[in-house]
Parts: sequence; structure tokens; C-alpha cells
Amino acid sequence: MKRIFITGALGQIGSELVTALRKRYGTDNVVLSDIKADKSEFSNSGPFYQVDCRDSKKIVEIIKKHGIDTVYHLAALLSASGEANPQAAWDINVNGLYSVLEVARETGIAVFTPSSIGAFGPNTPRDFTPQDTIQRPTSMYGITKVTGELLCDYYYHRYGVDTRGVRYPGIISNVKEPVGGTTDYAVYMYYEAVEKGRYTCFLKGDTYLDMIYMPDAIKAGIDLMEANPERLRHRNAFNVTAMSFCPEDEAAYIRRYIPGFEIDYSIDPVRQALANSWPNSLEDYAARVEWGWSPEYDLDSMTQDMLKVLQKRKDRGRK
Ligand code: NAD
Ligand code: AKB
Repeated sequence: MKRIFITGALGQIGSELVTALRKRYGTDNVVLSDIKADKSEFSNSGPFYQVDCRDSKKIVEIIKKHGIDTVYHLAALLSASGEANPQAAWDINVNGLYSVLEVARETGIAVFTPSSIGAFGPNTPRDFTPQDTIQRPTSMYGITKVTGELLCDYYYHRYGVDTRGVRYPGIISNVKEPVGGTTDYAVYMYYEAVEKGRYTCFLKGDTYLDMIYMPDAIKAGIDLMEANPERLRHRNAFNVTAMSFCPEDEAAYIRRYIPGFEIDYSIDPVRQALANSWPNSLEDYAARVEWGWSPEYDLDSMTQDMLKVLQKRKDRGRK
């Protein structure tokens, strides 16, 4: 039975990963942490620590106290927040990961770290972007993600730390709304479709990006950490994807179920520039071959599920 520690547990991914890991390994075997205080539904339902991921001394204490063997390191600033405050993005994303890797070196725990499609840049091949290719990102977020990928490789090769990770595309979910990302539009569009029947999008209608539905993103994180290490040739920064679409495509799929849905555009130049520098679509062959990655949801099945969940929540709110 694994004993798991999560940093950034109150964020978009953490809020759903916690539930999946607790179901699998038991509530007391999943220890949560975040820099924020826990006012979520997780309060009083298992161990939680309010701690900065850069505080390696405190994290070592927690790891030892709970006999932790695996950390999911999710604490980070996302792309648009990173452009608003590049110094903080470097400090949290790079020094936070460095602190967690040092803890892993000292205590022998395994580390899962998500990279991102943001680790690619304008010189990267845009379509079916290969696993191993040019990475010259132009955003601070991307720079921290490439640095993180290299640091994780280094700690594995130099110190034998069991580092593993994926490059997530934009993640679409319905538990915790995303904050500070570029792909967030794809989540907000579903929320606003159900609430108002219309959405003003901050990316141009023909901006293609890779996306994945949260259940598949969670599955990727858990399956990779449970994979046979002997099969892993890459270990860190596996490309994973489920679908590639643009805002116009998403709107068209929403109209299949909400026929009157309308979209218009008010472009945010910062997030548009970030999106323009990222791939249109990824190739995820290495993840499929090395640990059996395969997503369940495509744009249609994800759209149906998102709208169903959000509509149910809205109807409950009316009662
Ligand atoms: P999020 O912003 O929703 O959550 C991050 C959490 O980290 C927040 O709860 C925040 O309070 C916490 N945090 C921030 N600074 C901290 C610090 N110094 N110490 C401890 N906690 C701190 O992010 P997310 O969407 O859950 O993303 C998690 C990871 O996945 C990040 O590395 C992100 O780059 C990566 N990723 C996310 C997506 C996506 O679409 N959500 C896509 C690709 C990669
Ligand atoms: C963002 O848009 O910043 C994230 C990501 C793709 O890394 N969702």
C-alpha cells in the first residue's frame, strides 16, 4: 500500500486527484498540503498541512511522520499567472521542485511532477509534436517547466531518485475551476454555456491546443506511478493527450446539446501569445508503449459529461 504526500492539493488537479488516491489507498494514506488554508470539503477528512513546498525542512518532518513513499508535487504557478509575475513563477516552480527533489534524495521517496505543453515553444514542430524535440519556450512558465523536466532527469540519473512525470495538455474539469492558465477558456466555456447560454472567449476561435478530461489526467498520473520502472525509457515528461481542438470546435460540440449557445471573442494578447507558442497537437506514442497510456474521453464524450454534471449542479442549486 502506498503512502502519499501531495503538494498543491487544493488546486484544479489536486482537488480531484485526492479523491481518486484516497479511494485507491485509503484516506489516512494520502496526506495533503498547500500554501493555502484548507477550506474545502477535504477539511477534517484526513491529514492536511498548510506548508510552502519550498520549506524542505518541514516537508521532511511530514514525510517521516507519515512514512510517505511517494509525492505528487502539484504546487506551481500556471502560464498566465507566470507572465504576470515571472519572478514568483521561477521561485515557486523551480525552487519548489528543487526542494521536493532534495527531500526525495534524503528520504528515498518517489516523485511525480507534471510538466506541460507549455514546455514547448514557437520553434517546436506544431503538429503531432514528438516526445523528443526542440524545446525553446518563450514564457517564464515554459522555462520553469523545461528546467523541471531536466532537474527530474538529473535526480534520477545522478541520485537514483524515482522521478516520473507527464506533459499535461490543457485539463478540463468540473470540481475546481482553473486559475491563471491559458487553456482555462475551455473549462469556462462549459460553465458559461450552462449558466448563461453564451461565452466571451479570450483566445481566437481558430487556436488549436491539446486537451484532456480530468478523469484521464488523473488516470495518467496514477498509472505512471504504478508502472513497471523497467519499461520506462523516458521516466519524466511523457507527452500525453486525448484531443486537439479550437474554441470554435468546442462551441460547435456544445451546440449539439445546447442549440442556442453563442460565442464571441475579446482576445487577451498575453494568453493568445502563450497559446500561439504552443503545439496544435501532441504525439504520445512513448507513453502508450512504455506504460500503456490510453485516454477514454474525446471531445464529444467529454462535452456530454461536462454539460450533464454542470446542469445537474445548476438544477440542485435551484431547489
Ligand atoms: P492550480 O494552480 O490549480 O493549483 C496549484 C496549487 O498550488 C494551488 O492550490 C496553490 O495554492 C498551490 N501553491 C502555490 N504555490 C505554492 C507553494 N509555494 N507551496 C505550496 N503550494 C503552493 O494548478 P493545477 O492546475 O492543479 O496544476 C498542478 C500542476 O500541473 C502544475 O505543475 C501545473 O503546471 C501542471 N499542469 C496543469 C495543467 C492544467 O491544465 N491544470 C496543464 C499542464 C500542467
Ligand atoms: C496553462 O494553460 O497554463 C495550463 C497548462 C497547459 O500548462 N493549463
